[in-house]
Amino acid sequence: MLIVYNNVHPRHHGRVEMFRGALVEGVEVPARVERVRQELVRRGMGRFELPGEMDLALLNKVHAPSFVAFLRGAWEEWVALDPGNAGRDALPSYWPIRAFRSDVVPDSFVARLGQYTFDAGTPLTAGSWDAACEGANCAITAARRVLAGEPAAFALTRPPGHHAGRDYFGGYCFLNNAALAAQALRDGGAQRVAILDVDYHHGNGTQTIFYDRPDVLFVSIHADPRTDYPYYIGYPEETGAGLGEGFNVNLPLPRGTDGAAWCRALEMALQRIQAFKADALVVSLGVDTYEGDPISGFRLTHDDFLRVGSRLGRLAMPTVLVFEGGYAVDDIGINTANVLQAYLSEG
Ligand code: OKS
Ligand code: ZN
Repeated sequence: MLIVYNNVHPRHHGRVEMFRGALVEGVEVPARVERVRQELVRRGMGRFELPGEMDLALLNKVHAPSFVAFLRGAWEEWVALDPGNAGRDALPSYWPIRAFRSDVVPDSFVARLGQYTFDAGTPLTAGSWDAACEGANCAITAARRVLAGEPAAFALTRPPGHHAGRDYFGGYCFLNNAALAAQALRDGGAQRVAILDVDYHHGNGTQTIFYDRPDVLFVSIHADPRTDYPYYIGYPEETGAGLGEGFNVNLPLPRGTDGAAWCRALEMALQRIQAFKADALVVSLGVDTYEGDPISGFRLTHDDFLRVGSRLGRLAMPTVLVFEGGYAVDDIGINTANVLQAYLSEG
């Protein structure tokens, strides 16, 4: 399979994240992507390519230009607050919730930091912009290669993307790689694009970016937000708005869900995608549904990932796969490569 690889991903390496009142070591580490790369090389199943020139116009179409500008300059502003900050990740402490003003843009950097994110678990570091921007570029390049006739392509990148909205980051995500791939497919001539999000967590960013649009169907299988991150969004009654009504599908499942029950939800998701008659598919491929994942609660096995891959391969749709979550580093290569290998074996 064509793998569009982000070779600058290690520039983003958070030192700490806020967890239950403590600053703890993060789980979204560079080894995640390196383990996947190693396993694909070991199996001899990846053609690795680097992305081309970044399309900033597309970035500024999917994301708010003010947000993009903020992210690009955030590290410099953070260090300008205090030279000592160069040795510390930027984490927010203030958020403008509900009754607060949403129409003001304070001068204070920490105030703006809180406007552009929704948690204190997503450290912004010196190289976060470089890594996220090149990752976005990988997803866009993968989409363009598929438009040019490649049957499928995998954007192998971190930080992940599906929690990032039009004007906010969070959940370890800065730029929404899957949304950028979907928009690139649309702009390249695909009339209808479906996004299938199989990460353990709800892809709130992707959902909100396309919420009022009928041309991009978003379908997500994820842990019930009543018990799991991102908690405040991802419920089944969120079905889209305006012209987009009916083009958003959330399929939450309880903690403890095993491969058999998960695959039944996948069948429902695929039924909806096939009824939509999508010209192309984007898969937000998180493997944190794995039974050994340290921060998640589903029970998919190595073999279940083979099943998932072959089921997706049988769709025989032009497909862009984008890497999202998965934190069981010792198994992340096996699980991801299992999906891709089984996908290819159906081709
Ligand atoms: C607190 C937990 C935050 C969960 C972030 C989820 C990241 C992810 N440390 N999204 O798909 O995998
Ligand atoms: Zn996840």
